[in-house]
Amino acid sequence: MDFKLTEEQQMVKETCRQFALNELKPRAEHYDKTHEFPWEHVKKLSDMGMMGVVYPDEYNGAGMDYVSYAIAVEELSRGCASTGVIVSAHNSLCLSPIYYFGTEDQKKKYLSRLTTGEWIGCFGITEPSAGSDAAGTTTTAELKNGKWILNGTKNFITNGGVANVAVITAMTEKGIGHRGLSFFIVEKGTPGFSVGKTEDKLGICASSTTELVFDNCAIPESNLLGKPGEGFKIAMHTLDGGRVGIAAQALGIAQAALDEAASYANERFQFKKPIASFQAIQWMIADMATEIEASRLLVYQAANYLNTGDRQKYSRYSAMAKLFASETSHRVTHKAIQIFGGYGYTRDYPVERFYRDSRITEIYEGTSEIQRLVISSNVLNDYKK
Ligand code: COS
Repeated sequence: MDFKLTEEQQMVKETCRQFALNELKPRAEHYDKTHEFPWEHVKKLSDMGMMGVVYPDEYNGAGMDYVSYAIAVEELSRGCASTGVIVSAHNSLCLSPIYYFGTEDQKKKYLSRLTTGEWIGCFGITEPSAGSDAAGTTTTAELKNGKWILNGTKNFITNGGVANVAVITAMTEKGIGHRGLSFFIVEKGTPGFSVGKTEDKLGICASSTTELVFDNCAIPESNLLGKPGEGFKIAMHTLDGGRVGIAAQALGIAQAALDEAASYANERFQFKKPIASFQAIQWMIADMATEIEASRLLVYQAANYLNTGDRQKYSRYSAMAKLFASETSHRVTHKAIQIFGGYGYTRDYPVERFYRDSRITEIYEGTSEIQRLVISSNVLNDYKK
């Protein structure tokens, strides 16, 4: 077993680390407070190839592997978790289904513009009454005179307010459950497609989270992604891969919290000694560092399974990585505030932001409960006779 990063992975780590330190970290507080979308970051990341990390050169992508992608999201999230999820949702959730299920024409038209960051993408399966129950979609698509007519509302859509392209699910046949679900590509500016309510969130405040509203929105017949009825399969395939991105985001936030807490522990004096000299603090630091390292191994392993394309494996390991890294991030950011004491509870220090930012990683792209469902059904299958 070789734990060494390749030259390319090492290079991505260094580049994203420097970018996060020099550009993201100093501006993260500003974007958290103003809730502005960090366009300046997205533009620079586009130039760095980070808006199309794993997609091939023929579609203008950077052609890197999934471990490099996970490392990039981890390092970016260490500087700014909002920027981390903007990159992750764009790459994993919008570009992936177009790349894996799109026609050549769809890839040329959409993927080639999304990989460069010229266009931003979002992914919509969640609805007011369909979150974990991905097949409970009520948005409909009806084929009339060579156009799909979309009606319904999606909510909690990351990048929703800024996206040029949305990939969404809609029911094309009622009464047959998940088999009636299909996937579509919708362009911004299509009549009947609008952005609804913008969410005012606990954390990742600089990422745009909105409703998408479809009111008799007519899109070309050719904007069906995959075949009619394949929507659920495409959604599951996309989420199985995408969860590695969120796991990497959680890991980056946790690492940022440890960075701050360990430095502070060395500098903060109480009882005439740095608090790092007290065992209570040392034990917290030890647990934080150990859980972060275990998360990192799971995240990189899941990303490595994505490289192999072994579906069974990456479905299980990306769910494990997301579950463990997100819950680790929650525990680590909690402890970071504890180490900072009263100061940690104020907005003068970044650890309260890390705590707020980490919370969503246990919810989006499948709650921790859904990850446990995916993992257990996968594991139990191994023991079926
Ligand atoms: N990959 C491919 N196929 C899958 C799959 C996966 N990961 N998981 C399930 N399927 C298939 C099943 O094999 C089954 O196929 P058949 O009908 O041919 O037998 C079908 O899909 C339905 O499976 P199941 O009955 O298990 O579906 P459920 O509706 O019970 O849901 C879960 C399964 C809960 C795992 C799924 O709905 C899910 O992942 N939900 C979470 C969605 C989510 O992450 N939401 C967050 C919003 S996105 S930010």
